[in-house]
Amino acid sequence: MSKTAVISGVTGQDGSYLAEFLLDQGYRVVGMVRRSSAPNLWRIEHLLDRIELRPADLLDQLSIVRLIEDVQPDEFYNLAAMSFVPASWDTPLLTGEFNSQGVTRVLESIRQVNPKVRMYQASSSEMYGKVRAVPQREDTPFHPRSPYGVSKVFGHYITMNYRESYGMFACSGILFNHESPRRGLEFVTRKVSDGVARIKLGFADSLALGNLDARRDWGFAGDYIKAMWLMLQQDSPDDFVVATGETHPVRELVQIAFQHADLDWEKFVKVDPRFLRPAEVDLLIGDPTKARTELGWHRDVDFKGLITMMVDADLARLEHHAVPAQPLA
Ligand code: NAP
Ligand code: F7E
Repeated sequence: MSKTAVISGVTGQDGSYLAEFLLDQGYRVVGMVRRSSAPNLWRIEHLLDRIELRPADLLDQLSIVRLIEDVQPDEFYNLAAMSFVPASWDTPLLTGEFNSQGVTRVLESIRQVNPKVRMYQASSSEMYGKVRAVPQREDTPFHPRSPYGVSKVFGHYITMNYRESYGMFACSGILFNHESPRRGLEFVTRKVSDGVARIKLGFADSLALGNLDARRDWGFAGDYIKAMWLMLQQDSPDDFVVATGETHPVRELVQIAFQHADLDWEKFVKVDPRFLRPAEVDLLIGDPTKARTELGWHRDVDFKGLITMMVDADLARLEHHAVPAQPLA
């Protein structure tokens, strides 16, 4: 009997890679999608004949209950969220509705319909914020620095609470930044790979960025979604850090990306205060020892391999355009 998985956030970066992976494992994959006036299916277009899409919204408990009743999943991967950190200062209440109470709605819907459904919650290294220890582990205290980080702390603890209160198989993956050619254009890795391609192809003559000194632990999304699945295949539920164990400044990411296209980054990159944040997360570096030893998880793509993959993908995408649409700021 093949298993059935629901993925909320299937139209996002991680949802698209996870859907591919679960299909390869023989799963029936059901994607939860919210209604919008224009469909956002570009990341899963190649999967549309193999996955089912069902309407539901993190803001609407009844829609989630109905989805679980209709689909009867074995696993529920809760990837849906407002995931762009700067936008969380613009819409702090809505961010909490999606990323905090949205998680409660998913957990409560599972509890009401079938508490045996295994649930994965997409927690984040942004919860560590102003870090209390280096590197960050599962037991490192949280100190979030944005409404997004705060909202994810709630999602993390409510997942743990439903596990402890009701014995549910609910796990949190504390994932550090993971990227890919499918990353949204507003995140720094993709903004840089897209910017390099535009400059190389003559569509742009500069790239405006914010804080070049911030350090992140960046991995490849295609590697990280395997850890989500592994967590739900264990004998008991638990929380895991998923990271590379390396940290790099934004400046190094920029250097590698421009160098890969034979460009001198210092001639093109401008620092624009519009992209600085009210409170920054200066340094993230995760310790993935627990995921490695207990899940047998490892990453295949290293930092340079990730950045060059993204630059190559944007060059290939844009070279067929006469004049590409402007990227988002
Ligand atoms: P993403 O590309 O921004 O995708 C977010 C997804 O959530 C989209 O499919 C979006 O649907 C959906 N969504 C947003 N609000 C919704 C709502 N009210 N109801 C239903 N669906 C909704 O994010 P990602 O990079 O794949 O990240 C996946 C998850 O991991 C997120 O929870 C994120 O916060 C978390 N996370 C990400 C990282 C990372 O580095 N990527 C690290 C740690 C944690 P639309 O297409 O309709 O907008
Ligand atoms: O910023 C700096 C910026 O927006 C990374 C989300 O997936 O990972 C992501 O959150 C760093 C920050 O990702 C620009 O100040 C410099 O220090 O790519 P980002 P993020 O904020 O780390 C975590 C784990 C998540 O959970 C989130 O959902 O890069 N930076 N200049 C810039 N960042 C952006 N976006 N744009 C710039 O121009």
